[in-house]
Amino acid sequence: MPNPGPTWKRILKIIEEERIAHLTLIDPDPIKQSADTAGQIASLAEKAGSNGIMVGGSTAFGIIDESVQAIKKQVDIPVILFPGNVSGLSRSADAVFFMSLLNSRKTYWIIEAQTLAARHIKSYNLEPISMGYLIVQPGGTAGFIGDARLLPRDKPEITVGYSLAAQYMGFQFVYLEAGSGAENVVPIPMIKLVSHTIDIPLAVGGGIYSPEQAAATAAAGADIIVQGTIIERTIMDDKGKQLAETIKAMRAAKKKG
Ligand code: 1GP
Repeated sequence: MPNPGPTWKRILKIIEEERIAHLTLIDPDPIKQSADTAGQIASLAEKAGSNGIMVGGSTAFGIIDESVQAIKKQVDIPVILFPGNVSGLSRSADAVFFMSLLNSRKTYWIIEAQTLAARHIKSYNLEPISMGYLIVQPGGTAGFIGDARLLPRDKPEITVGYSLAAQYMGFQFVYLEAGSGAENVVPIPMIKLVSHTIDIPLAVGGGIYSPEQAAATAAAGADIIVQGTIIERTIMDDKGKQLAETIKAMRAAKKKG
């Protein structure tokens, strides 16, 4: 197994030292914001204490490269692609989450998109960070586009099985996703059971808006918390105040646990 690259090492170090990392997801969609605004959001997120910027989305197209370049100009934290498809790559990023949607019905989202992307990733010299991607009910756009057999919220043992399989297959981490803007976050008992079972880092995202939700997710065992929607909605107005509070709450919950 190859050693982790510099970006993943940096994230692992944060998890080791601070017990949890925070990633900010920016959707490089021109309907939502320009590349320049993406850069400003990233800069405010870094100042609020976020540890990395993820760039991508299920339906993103068009201004990915411009957004990554604008973000790179503004921040020192790593910029990691979160591609919704092969078209979600940019040679300007530091790394790419090389994700396999393990609970998809379609082999395209499990291995074929990855096969088409792999040689681009190598030629762009992007650091691949392999992710076992698992979509939990309600699943949102990612669940719909990825044709996921959504993991049932009240059957955490199924998600535990998938997560452990991801570890045994050699993925560097597992990401439990409820879907961007989800009304229901990943259930706490599910996070607890998965985090107690697997030895690789566990990321959780989708619908985490309040500091209380972030704290509960952290206390349940998440090693990485991903937030997108709430940051895009609030950060330009409050200059990162709510995000800083959320990150503080998330870290405090870990220290208590
Ligand atoms: C990305 O689902 C997360 O995978 C982000 O979710 O936009 O709801 O924070 P939010």
